[in-house]
Amino acid sequence: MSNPATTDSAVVYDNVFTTPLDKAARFSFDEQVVACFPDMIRRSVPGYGQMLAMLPIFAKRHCQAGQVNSEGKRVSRVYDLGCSLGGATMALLNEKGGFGKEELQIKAVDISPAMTQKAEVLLQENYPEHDIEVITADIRGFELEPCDMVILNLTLQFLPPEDRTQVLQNIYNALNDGGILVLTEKTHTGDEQDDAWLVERYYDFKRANGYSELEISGKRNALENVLITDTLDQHHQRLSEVGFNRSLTWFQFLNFASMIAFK
Ligand code: GEK
Repeated sequence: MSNPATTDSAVVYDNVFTTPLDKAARFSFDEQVVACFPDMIRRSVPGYGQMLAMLPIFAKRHCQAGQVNSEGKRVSRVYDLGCSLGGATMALLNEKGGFGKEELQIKAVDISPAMTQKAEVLLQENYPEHDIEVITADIRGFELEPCDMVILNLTLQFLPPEDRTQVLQNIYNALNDGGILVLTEKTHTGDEQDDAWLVERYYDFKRANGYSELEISGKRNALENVLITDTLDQHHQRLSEVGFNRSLTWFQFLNFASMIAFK
């Protein structure tokens, strides 16, 4: 089954930046973005589909049914933090993972009510019998229950840098021994020449996916000071600081990378 959060059957084309915007307009996850989000993320994030496709495979290896649900059954609790429309949650439930209906308890959290309202509808339509809770909350200061897996897919990058360590600390503390964090981010290398090349090829990628110069520059301006990237070294260093004794980069596509950290 295709992922309804990432492949809209009636595709709503992303035309958020087709008209010149006020230079000061900041990017926000509002109704306009929600409406075209599956198209936007697919055409804007290199490797998005491949990264999601590995989530059930990782979950199958590392989720150890560390919790007991309200019916007394052992389940693996998974958090999808910054879930948007639930793309990662739905990827976990696809056939690659081979999880039974009652094996996972998923808590999908996002700060944008427009996102969580639509995620709730999509998840209810597609997975009515699964144990999935959609929560509208800021992941900073959000209390996590003990869990086996946490997914932070393209979300940490939207938090102010000074808040990132505390969020990761809370995740580390909540994970059961043997649990994993999958952290996917837009990154930079810190080398001026390499970064210039990566960013230019990223814009080529967007052009190849149908975005115009106006759309590319409009989004770049709107994301300034909203999406702040770190280097892979900074990420691994932070993961180590909060207690993860092992983390590695398992996927990289231009300036996007996904890491896995093991507790
Ligand atoms: C996917 N993971 O499809 N607390 C909670 N949510 C937040 C916060 C916060 N403080 N700040 C931003 N968000 C998804 C894609 S999108 C990535 C994630 C992108 C949310 C925000 O509302 C948005 O839904 C999400 O983080 C980032 O696998 O659009 O590039």
